[in-house]
Amino acid sequence: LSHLTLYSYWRSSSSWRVRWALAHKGISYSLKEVNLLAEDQLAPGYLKYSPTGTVPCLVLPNGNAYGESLPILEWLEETYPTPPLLPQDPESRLAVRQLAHVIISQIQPLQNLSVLKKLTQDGLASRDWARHWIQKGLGAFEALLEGKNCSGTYCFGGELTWADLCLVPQCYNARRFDVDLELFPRIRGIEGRCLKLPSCQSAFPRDPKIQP
Ligand SMILES: N[C@@H](CCC(=O)N[C@@H](CS)C(=O)NCC(=O)O)C(=O)O
Repeated sequence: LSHLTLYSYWRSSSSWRVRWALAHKGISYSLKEVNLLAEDQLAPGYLKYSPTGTVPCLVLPNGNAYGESLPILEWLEETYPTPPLLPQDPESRLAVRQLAHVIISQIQPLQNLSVLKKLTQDGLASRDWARHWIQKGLGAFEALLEGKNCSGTYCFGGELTWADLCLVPQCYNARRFDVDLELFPRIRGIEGRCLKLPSCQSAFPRDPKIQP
């Protein structure tokens, strides 16, 4: 395969999942920054790639563009299977997908920028709303880690998986909304170990306006 292009926003948790998967698998790609605060995601040129007006969006070497981080992670897994980000057996994969979906489906959509903007427009306390849903969702995530006793170095045993790729960016958002992560010792431990990984560090949010 030749070149991939990723449309991403530096502080977008969904984009971070994909940047991290690309880094873990050692795949080179071009990064295009979509500034969500400047509403670049709503520009007609970008909506042609991503009609939902969201990042991430991956453009394949054949020019076709696809959004939604989890299907993108699936495609990367199918196209570049090593090193893997999913365990081998079906039940273990089910457990990892469940963890990933708690974040992808039950937390992130409720604290997404456009949702919070609409709440604010309607006169509601959007930060309280976001904090509530993040804390509730991470509480369930912590209980899942504990109940199935599946957590180890990472969310599912000793290997990095999609569950970690979803969890760590969500922890970053949790802090932005003042969620107390001390409530979740398993999550905190996994986050700390993930943040030491070079692949995680290379995908970590960095404001492109600030030179390193
Ligand atoms: N389910 C989508 C969510 C994508 C999404 O909500 N992206 C956010 C950034 S993390 C976004 O582009 N928000 C733009 C907006 O709300 O206007 C995925 O997993 O890719």
